[in-house]
Amino acid sequence: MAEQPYILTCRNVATMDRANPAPYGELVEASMVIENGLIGWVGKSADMPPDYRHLKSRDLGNRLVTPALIDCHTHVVSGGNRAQEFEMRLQGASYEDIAKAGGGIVSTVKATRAASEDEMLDDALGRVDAMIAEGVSLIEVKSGYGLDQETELKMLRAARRIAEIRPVRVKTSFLGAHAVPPEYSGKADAYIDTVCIPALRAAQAEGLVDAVDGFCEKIAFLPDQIARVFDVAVELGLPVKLHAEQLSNLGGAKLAASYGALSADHIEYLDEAGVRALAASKTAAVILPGAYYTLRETRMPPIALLRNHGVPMAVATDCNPGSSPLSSLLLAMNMACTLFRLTPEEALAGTTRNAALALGVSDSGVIAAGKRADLAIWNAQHPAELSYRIGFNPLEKRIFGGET
Ligand code: DI6
Ligand code: FE
Repeated sequence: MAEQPYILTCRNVATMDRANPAPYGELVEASMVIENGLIGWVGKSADMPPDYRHLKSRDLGNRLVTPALIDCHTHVVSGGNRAQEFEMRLQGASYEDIAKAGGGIVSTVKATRAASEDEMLDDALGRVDAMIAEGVSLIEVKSGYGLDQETELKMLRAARRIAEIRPVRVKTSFLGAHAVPPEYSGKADAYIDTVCIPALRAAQAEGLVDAVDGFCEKIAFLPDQIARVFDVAVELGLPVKLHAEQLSNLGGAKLAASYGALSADHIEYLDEAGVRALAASKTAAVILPGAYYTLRETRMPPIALLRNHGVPMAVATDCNPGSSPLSSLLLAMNMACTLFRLTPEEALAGTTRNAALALGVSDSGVIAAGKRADLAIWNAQHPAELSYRIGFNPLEKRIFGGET
């Protein structure tokens, strides 16, 4: 942040700011003034106020600038991996069969409990670096593979440390209500009351929690159990979000909306009443095509309904060792377009402006005066190119808090 104020000029800036009426909020032949890590001014170069004209200027030529990307739903911190389950699934076992046989989330819980904080951090950094290399500047990281107080806190500490050693911001979500651990099998209520809620209080006391999440599903927790956790979140002043309607419809999105949730995530089985509830509470819908793809799900999230009701749609990797071993947010954007028929503009809004909404973050996600100077500079001319290519990374460089 110590850098002197400077100007970036560029052929195309996709600001993603709704104040600019062009598609993608695009400005052509544009300039940005970067000062104190923030965007001081952005607009057409010809309109730049004279006060700024003396500043040192860097020309990015024919490149494209967008807000740096935001991955608003990840489980990037976890122990071990589940490549063997991948093989089992290819031989015909379903995700639910594997979970019932003691695999699935519970096998990652074992590996996560066994790993040290340093080991977990190290393992996560490989995936985090892949995200940064694609222009990501803010990553949400969930707990939820500890399912005991010690390990839930260990995961969250590792998540916080990512932002200390890498040029990236991290938002944490406490996901103690992710699965019932084996030692509480058949006793989900007791787990919620004696482990999950006390762990949430302890994590919050240590400043480790930015939001509270849950997995609302028959194989995880029912709405009244999630509600008990959310009541504590409200008491602690923490926002909530929910894995809702991923495998069935238990009314999770409605429940989340009734708590003013930041987001409802997955939502393949969401119905119109659920969409209306999200619209009324201004809750974002987080679309996770990596999980849909990996699980070979056939039920698509109700994209047209979400669009028609004006629900902001975000797109994320869901990076996790089981249902979405995906660390490429660009590929998630491509999948959102090809599998779910989002437009490339919606996909980019989903990893910038709307991803910020899904995290309750107001200082980034668009290029506008006063926002953080977190930018991605691409070797591309049109923003649709970001969603269009598969397995190609056009990032030239990323600017993080004004620093190149
Ligand atoms: N939904 C998911 O897709 C992940 N968690 C969740 O609640 C799956 C996590 C895993 O299989 O390890
Ligand atoms: Fe998830």
